[in-house]
Amino acid sequence: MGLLVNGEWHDQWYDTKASDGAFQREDAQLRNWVTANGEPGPTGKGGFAAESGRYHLYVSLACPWAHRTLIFRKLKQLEAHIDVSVVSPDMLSNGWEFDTEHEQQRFRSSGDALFNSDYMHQVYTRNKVDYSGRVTVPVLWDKQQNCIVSNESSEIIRMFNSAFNELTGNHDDYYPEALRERIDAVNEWVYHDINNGVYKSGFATQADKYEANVARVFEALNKAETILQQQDFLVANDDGNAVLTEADWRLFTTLVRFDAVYVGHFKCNVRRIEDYPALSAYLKRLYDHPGIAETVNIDHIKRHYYYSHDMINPTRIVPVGPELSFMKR
Ligand SMILES: N[C@@H](CCC(=O)N[C@@H](CS)C(=O)NCC(=O)O)C(=O)O
Repeated sequence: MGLLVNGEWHDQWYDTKASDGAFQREDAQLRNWVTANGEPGPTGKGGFAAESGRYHLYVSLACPWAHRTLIFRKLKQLEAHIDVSVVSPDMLSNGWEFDTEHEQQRFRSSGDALFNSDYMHQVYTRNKVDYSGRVTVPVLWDKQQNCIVSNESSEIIRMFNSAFNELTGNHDDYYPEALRERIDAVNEWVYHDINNGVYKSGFATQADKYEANVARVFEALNKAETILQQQDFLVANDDGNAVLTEADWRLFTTLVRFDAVYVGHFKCNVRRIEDYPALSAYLKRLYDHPGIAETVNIDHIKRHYYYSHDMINPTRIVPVGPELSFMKR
């Protein structure tokens, strides 16, 4: 684990000293948008038109943020148009790596299909030789201009949601105009208290920060449980009918990892998702949505967290369980 400083890799863990033991996530720096015709998006520069075969997606199957982008690639039938490289689940002293020869086949990376890099940080310096910052996934790469379009998952899923519609003929909309305010409002607490809340709990290095964040995680899960007792999805339209939106997929990638990883490794152990009837049924419903189960790789998920974060789990022993009922047919 580390970061780039002026294009040089430095192996160092998150600095929580300056913030009294609290984990603070850095904002993503590369924020251009693919749009239908190449006009600029809400941030960054233009020139990234939606074209088949032009863009490449770098992901980790372990990472909840990258997982969102894989889900949208699947839902929006983009697989034939955007190819993917998968990093290794182990993120060690060189950060994300492409180990295609791991002794256990299930833990092998696909390799970097574009540049045959050894490490993800080489993809970042290919985009900018003197890049400074963390080397995160997902990354959307433009093969035509040879640069990174974006390393922000919440924006990549919005591009996938609409920019390629003419190409795919798929007009399903997970961020419909009429529901945007409601979706944004749900995203706000789900992001801070659940998606990032589990990280703020698990990466805290002082007990008070850990305890405060865990309390927020469970308040937010209780809130989601209450909503899902009344309706099938988080957001409802004016007629009171629940609609499957981006907000659900953003919660899903944390729920899928929760009992396997966050309960133990990040000590978010007040309750399991299994203990929440409505959240469990919801998790199962989303997991069973066509195409979604294939985007979930529990081996990479467990291996990544328990093996890579050796200051939390120095023995690197990966737990055998738990049995996950949402995965049972
Ligand atoms: N804001 C980014 C966050 C992505 C992110 O933090 N990914 C994690 C993997 S789960 C990562 O690559 N971490 C490496 C690091 O922080 O050095 C997004 O949502 O795309």
